[in-house]
Amino acid sequence: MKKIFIILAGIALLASCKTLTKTHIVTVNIDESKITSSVKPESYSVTIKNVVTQQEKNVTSTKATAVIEGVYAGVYNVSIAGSATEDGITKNYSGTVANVSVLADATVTVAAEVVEPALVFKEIYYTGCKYTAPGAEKESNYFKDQFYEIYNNSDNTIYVDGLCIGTVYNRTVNTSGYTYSLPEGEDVKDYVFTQYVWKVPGDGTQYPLQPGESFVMAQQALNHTLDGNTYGKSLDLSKVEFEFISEEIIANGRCTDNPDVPNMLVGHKCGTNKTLQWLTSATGEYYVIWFPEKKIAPENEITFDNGISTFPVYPIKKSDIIDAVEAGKDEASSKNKLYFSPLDDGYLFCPEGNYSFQSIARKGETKNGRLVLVDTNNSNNDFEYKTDPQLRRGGVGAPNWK
Ligand SMILES: [Ca+2]
Ligand SMILES: [Ca+2]
Repeated sequence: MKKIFIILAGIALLASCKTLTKTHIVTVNIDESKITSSVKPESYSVTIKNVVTQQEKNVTSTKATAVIEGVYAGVYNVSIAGSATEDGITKNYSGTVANVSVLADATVTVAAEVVEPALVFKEIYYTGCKYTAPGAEKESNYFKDQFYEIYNNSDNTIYVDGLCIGTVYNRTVNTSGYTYSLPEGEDVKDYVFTQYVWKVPGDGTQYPLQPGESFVMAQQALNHTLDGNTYGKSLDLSKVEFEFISEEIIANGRCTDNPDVPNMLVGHKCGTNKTLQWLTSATGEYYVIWFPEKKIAPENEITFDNGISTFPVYPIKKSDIIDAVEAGKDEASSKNKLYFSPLDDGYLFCPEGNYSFQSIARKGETKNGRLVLVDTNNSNNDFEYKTDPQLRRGGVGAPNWK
């Protein structure tokens, strides 16, 4: 009798071993209903990770379906990641379903969600400086050295191709009593307005910004530390990533096109005044970066009427804005603050004012080996002014685009 029991127990053990070593097929269906653009990812990277052993398998989906073979019984997290490019802008998508129990062949549905691109203004140098040109008796104001640094504050690669930058047109602020020729059904409260849209060039896959890297756009990518009639004595910007140079700016001859630094593209320009350079106010402005949901096109320009005059303006949908920073002249001017939540609840200024060679820089701290910048959408909280404007403060990485 004892013998029979041992044999039966042995058979049971073998059977259970067989159950443990048997593998299953997990089919992953990706729900793309939250992707609003017409272009969807060609494929996704699909990962299944055992929550106990941390072992994982990774496959590439065919369109929105992936089949993962050889999965042992257990509890898994299933995640997906993909990207798609439309009109020169790449969007990332991801999704996760946690604690999926696999006891037999199984099917899991994971929803693809848009990954918001966590790009932030890292440092803005708008004040310009004082400069005495060789042979000149008096100091003059210098402002060709303005720059805007943008940082990837996330754990994902972000393609910055097609990223737009502009300043909010301050005449458009007090919306009550003003008229905006927005399309029927659009609410003026959902928009801010600019007169100049600059755009990062690229086809959507040319300018990947890795986590912890920044890129810099300068008014003019020159070495402004050199003596000369047109150079100041401030910063070497000759190796930044982009400069605000257009055909029109080259034609009027005031600025020098550095052939080694790619030029930003003019996404749109309102009005017919000649652009001598992209000079933003040396007492600060309201800066925004955004990926336009609707392609930048001349026909989207509208007219703003303040009861006295009309102005052409270009609408920027607030929901497209990734980061916004309001800087102004001084404490007293903060009463005229332009916009509040969710863009920027704060108001910042450089105490020495225009031509003081001061900048505003975002605060941050190093976590897990990477600088993480503060972004509470309140510039008073998130930024501090600096008396030594500099590129890539804190030793952050530069992209390898050249
Ligand atoms: Ca250039
Ligand atoms: Ca922000």
